[in-house]
Amino acid sequence: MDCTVSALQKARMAYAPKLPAAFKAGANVACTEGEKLAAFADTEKITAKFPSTSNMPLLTFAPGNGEKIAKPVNVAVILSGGQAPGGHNVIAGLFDGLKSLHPESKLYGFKGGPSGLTDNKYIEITADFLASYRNTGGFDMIGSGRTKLETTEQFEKAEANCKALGITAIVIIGGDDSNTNACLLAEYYKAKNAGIIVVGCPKTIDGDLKNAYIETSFGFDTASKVYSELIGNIERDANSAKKYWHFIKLMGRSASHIALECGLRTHANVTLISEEVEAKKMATDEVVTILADSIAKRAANGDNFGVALIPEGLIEFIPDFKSLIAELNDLLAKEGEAYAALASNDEKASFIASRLSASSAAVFATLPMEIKMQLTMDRDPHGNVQVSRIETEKLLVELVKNKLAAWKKEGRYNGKFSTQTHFFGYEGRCSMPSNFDADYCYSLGYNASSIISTGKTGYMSSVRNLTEPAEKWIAGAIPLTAMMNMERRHGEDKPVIRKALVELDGAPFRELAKNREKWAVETCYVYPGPIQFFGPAEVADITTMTLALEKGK
Ligand code: FBP
Repeated sequence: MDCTVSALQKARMAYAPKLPAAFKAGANVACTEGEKLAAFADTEKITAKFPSTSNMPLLTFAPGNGEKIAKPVNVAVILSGGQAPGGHNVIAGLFDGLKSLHPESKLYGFKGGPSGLTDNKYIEITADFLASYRNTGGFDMIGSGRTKLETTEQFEKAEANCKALGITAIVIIGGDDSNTNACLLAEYYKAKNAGIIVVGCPKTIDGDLKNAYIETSFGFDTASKVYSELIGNIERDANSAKKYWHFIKLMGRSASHIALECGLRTHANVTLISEEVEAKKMATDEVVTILADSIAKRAANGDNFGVALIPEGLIEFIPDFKSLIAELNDLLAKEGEAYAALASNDEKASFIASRLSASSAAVFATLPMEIKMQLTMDRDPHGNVQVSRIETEKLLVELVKNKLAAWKKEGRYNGKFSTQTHFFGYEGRCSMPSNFDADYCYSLGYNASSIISTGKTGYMSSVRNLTEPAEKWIAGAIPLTAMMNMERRHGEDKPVIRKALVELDGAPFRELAKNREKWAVETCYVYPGPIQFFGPAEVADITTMTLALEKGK
């Protein structure tokens, strides 16, 4: 028996991912140019920053004639940002696509994310090396990182490293921030005629890299299924023991797509949606009241247990906190070093408090020291607050406890409130990809090799029509600049790919809104169970409820 590979992993290695019909004759496709796409917002500023890669046409692919391309291509690939199930299959699809273009084409994996490209840390990806990674989770094949590629020095180093290996195309597999990097790099190389194409692939479990041409980012399907299984298991435990309220924070950084998908799948008693909190300008107390209300109503029925889902980024969407965090971002960008040099938490807290506006200082003052420190931890290299390290679920438990105590005094509540807190994030990011993600990722990678064969740069691999069988998926490419707008990062306005947040008039949110009053009081949990890889399509190949509802299915 092989001790390094599980029986399931072995079986999955034999899985042949499904591809769209456009690739019937290999990756050398027929390409049609569609309408030219400008940036969806801040068009003038984006065009000024990206003169060579703005206003480019949408590309759609159809089967080619099966001929090879004249010369082999050497391509670099990097994995960037947080792990997402299926990343290895993007590389497998890219590898197979490149070999179908020309059998002597080579693929180099730069290690540890964008820094691998500048520090020249790479391996050649061969068929043998790749074999054991097919249809597996994780990014361990070449590693990942969050280094931001933005300086001319970095671009020049990457160019020199690529040129030394005869590389004429770089594929960046990443989320919104990493594809912003891809766009900057594409612009730089095109403007100086460097002869290096840059192509992006939409990755992130958060599900917030999407638009009309990118229907979902890969990894969202698998991660939300893993979390839904765990939530279902907890619901069943809660319903068996009938003694705990479980407050579960779910990854997703800013967007609440994961919380929404899991709420729809499991019928948790409360599913908070950050985007709604922001749109309704809810104060912290209103958010706490939503939770306390469900707890009190269920307690009145004798049910002193339940499950509440809390999106990871919630705190940034509560208006009081949003202003506080925006001030902290600017403050730490300017005075981060002086702050870091302070020794004790008390000194740090007073340093911050003395520099905040009166209203933000007042919110800051109400917080436990732990949360104060979590809010001022280092931002990631893209200037984002590290919400995965802020224990919002624990903060909410404390605030709800206080509210229930007050209600008890008023005779409005007479239950028991015992809690367990959880944070589901890392559990789902490296899971073995679902059939959907295995197929989608392989197709995205294969499609990237087709983009390379067209010689176009500054594009994102786009595979759509995803609620249909893979054969009917539409392959093509969307200009990266079409997804950009200007946002404030590290105290400056910068061009970035816009995060697609939950739309309150979208079908998935409306489905939750229609059911949530009932779910808040009754126990009508659904237990989704583990991802299935084999079996009938309605069990093994189902996609997310989010995608199905968005497509009117
Ligand atoms: P990406 O946007 O890079 O895909 O990362 C997503 C994510 O998983 C978020 O959901 C989470 O907030 C963050 O990464 C955690 O980052 P880290 O791995 O650095 O702790």
